[in-house]
Amino acid sequence: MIPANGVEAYVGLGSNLGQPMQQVLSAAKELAALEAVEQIALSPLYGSKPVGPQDQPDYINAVMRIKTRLSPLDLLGECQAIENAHGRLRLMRWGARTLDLDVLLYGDSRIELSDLVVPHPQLPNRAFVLYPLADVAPRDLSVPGLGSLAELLAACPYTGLQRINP
Ligand code: A4P
Ligand code: MG
Repeated sequence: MIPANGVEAYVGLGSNLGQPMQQVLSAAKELAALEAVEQIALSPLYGSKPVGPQDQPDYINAVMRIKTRLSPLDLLGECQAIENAHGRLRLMRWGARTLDLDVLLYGDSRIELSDLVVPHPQLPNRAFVLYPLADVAPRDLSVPGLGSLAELLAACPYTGLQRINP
């Protein structure tokens, strides 16, 4: 059961095509505007080199802390609907993906479904997720199954991140 006042969750936003800053900021607005989502905080934007294939532009990333009455799968569905809306625009204009929304954390839940794994499996490995997460999370946040956010930060250097706005 989802408590009447909702569950705290964190969504990672990323883009590297089609005016990435605008993509991330408009996706953040769209997420916050959902009826069952209340934005608690949006991190600053961060620029970084692509992790994975290098033959793609640099990324802009951010993390939003929300309170939501959506179930984890419904939150994923809403994220994918926003991705798709941006994707349609992107497919016509740029021919490539412009927006990635990942459900990073959902309360203290551990979820392993075929369509949804929470905490997001790549979370501990990615500075572009951990540092913006730390900007919006309580100091003592613990990541279910993985330890404290402080420990994860200590194991993941800040290298290569560029904080874009305060
Ligand atoms: N899925 C499972 N768990 C989750 C979850 N917690 N949140 C499933 C969201 N989706 C989840 O995702 C593929 C499938 O994952 C979904 O259908 C969902 O059911 P996708 O976003 O369609 O595909 P993808 O982008 O290829 O996968 P993914 O894992 O999101 O990609 P990555 O690994 O995030 O790679 N470098 C920098 N600097 N910054 C970036 O943001 N992003 C990527 C994208 C690569 N390098 C990057 C960045
Ligand atoms: Mg994704």
